[in-house]
Amino acid sequence: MAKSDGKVKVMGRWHCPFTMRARIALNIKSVNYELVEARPWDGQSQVLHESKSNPVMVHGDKSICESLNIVEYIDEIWPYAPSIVPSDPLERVTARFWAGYLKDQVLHIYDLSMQTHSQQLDEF
Ligand SMILES: N[C@@H](CCC(=O)N[C@@H](CS)C(=O)NCC(=O)O)C(=O)O
Repeated sequence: MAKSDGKVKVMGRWHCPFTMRARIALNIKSVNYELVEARPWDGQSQVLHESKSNPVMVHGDKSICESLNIVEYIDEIWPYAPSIVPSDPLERVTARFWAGYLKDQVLHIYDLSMQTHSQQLDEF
């Protein structure tokens, strides 16, 4: 069983909504962490490079990828309240549904707005 001790780093981009998921979960649990601004191609982390997406959370000598996995991991490794993932099966699948809905239906709008914003900055 993994233990809660060990330094925590979140490797990702500050504006990435998936990186924010991991950071929000760590903040809910009041876990100290370092945000390492990194992209998969930066070569800073082998797991980040192999997963081809950020965030990756490094906890001691372990690396965890995929934001929802990271949230579940955080909730289990620091099991004290407030809990993040509902223990009730129906509430849990409902939470997963909305997390998936947000990713599939809403986040592409965020991506578009970020692209437009960077294009405007490039043109400026
Ligand atoms: N399913 C992944 C999605 C993560 C994702 O799409 N991250 C974007 C940044 S917001 C990414 O890494 N894109 C590839 C890249 O930046 O090279 C998760 O939940 O962690």
